[in-house]
Amino acid sequence: MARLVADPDREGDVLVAPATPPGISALAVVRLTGPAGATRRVARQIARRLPEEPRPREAALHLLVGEDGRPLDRALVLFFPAPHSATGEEVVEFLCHGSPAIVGGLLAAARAAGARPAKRGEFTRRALANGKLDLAEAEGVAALAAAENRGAARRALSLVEGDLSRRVLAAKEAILDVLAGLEAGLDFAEDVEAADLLAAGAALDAAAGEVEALAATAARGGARDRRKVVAILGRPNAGKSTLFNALVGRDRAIVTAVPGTTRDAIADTCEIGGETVTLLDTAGLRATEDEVEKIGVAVAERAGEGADLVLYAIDATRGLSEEDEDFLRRGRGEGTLLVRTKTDLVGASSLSSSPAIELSVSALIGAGLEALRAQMAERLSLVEADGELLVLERHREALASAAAFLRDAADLARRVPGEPELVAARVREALAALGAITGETATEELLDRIFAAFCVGK
Ligand SMILES: Nc1nc2c(ncn2[C@@H]2O[C@H](COP(=O)(O)OP(=O)(O)OP(=O)(O)O)[C@@H](O)[C@H]2O)c(=O)[nH]1
Ligand SMILES: [Mg+2]
Repeated sequence: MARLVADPDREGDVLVAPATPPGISALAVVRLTGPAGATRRVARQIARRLPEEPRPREAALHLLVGEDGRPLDRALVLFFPAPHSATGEEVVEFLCHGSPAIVGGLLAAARAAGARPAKRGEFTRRALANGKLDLAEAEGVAALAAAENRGAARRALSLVEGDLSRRVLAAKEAILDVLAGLEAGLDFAEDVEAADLLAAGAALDAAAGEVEALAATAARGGARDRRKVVAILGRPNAGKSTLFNALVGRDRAIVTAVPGTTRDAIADTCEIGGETVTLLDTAGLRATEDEVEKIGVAVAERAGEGADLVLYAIDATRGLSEEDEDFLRRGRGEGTLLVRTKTDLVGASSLSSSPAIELSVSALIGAGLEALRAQMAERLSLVEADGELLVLERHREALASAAAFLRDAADLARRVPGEPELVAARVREALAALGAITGETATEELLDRIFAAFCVGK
């Protein structure tokens, strides 16, 4: 894996970077990574009482001093000897107080002691060079740090844990077996038996099937990556904005007792089934002469048409009006969820009056919202599934190209007279495509591109 090393000439540098975002917080982390000994020498300029041989992975409180030797902070220091660290090198972590002045002071002190500020992704790149993780897992680390919801975090974690890498490696093993058979034939016999080639063709088809299945998982993962849109529609005063505010978790839209309060479409996000969903509040639907409201109603109707799901709000104290029935007749069936609102105002007996109503909520007292969220997840196909893989666009392309080479190789293997060299050449192309996923065959340019998207300190 030596060819994955970032900048071979600078490999010996001690790197320093904050691992936590800028700004004020309770704690911040500043990390050093580098060659054994050199990293500790930098650390001991900052934590002057740090022993020459600190106890591995044991937090100890130290006075930290700045480049001028004056006290900066009293903080925990952790020492990770190589190779048992995140980067596979010697690592020292300072768990300091989260003030930008302290973090800045530590960075300056580390620089003065000979450390170099890390570039984006440079910590992970060193981990890659030291075989701590492979390229797909490294991409998982970036995806995990950027995950905007629980679903995305779970899928990214599966990438970090190597779920994709393991399946790619298994496919590669099977393909390597076939290749070994072909190459043995090439070396030791004048011509490879036709029967052997047929068997190789069948094995290559099976491998192509496995790779295509992985690529199909990728397509499903992609569908989740598009953010779903839910629009709340209904008559004026139906309680749409109140419901909207309850779902997004803050007073985003104005609520008043005056029908026609909301004029424009208002967008915010909420988490449904572990995924981030865009929620739209809209103007109440009614025939009106008011010019502004008229436009608002048109915007609402368009929002309804473009949404993946419409929550159609019906005021429980009024029930279904003729206009509601009208709208629902024109309706969109599957894509609409009828929600009876303000149920705190009506007796339990009248709750099931209309068979069309699918759910009852009181956004005011927060009743029925969990059931509503569950229904939304169901309708949006966002029910949390186990074992989902995160497959990035880059992986998808590599899988597709590997599958194409394998199908091609299988076709060639069935040809008479057989040309085993051609088959073997295609198989090697397929292996190279798969190797790019885990990084063995990744070029420096590709690595530069991938790591440019990382945060500093990762
Ligand atoms: N008791 C009770 N009142 C509610 C509930 N939801 C909304 N309301 C009241 O109903 C009135 C209208 O609520 P909004 O949320 O503004 O209704 P809207 O559908 O957004 O109205 P427009 O924007 O005018 O179309 C306000 O006075 C709310 O306080 C509820 O669950 N219970
Ligand atoms: Mg409103």
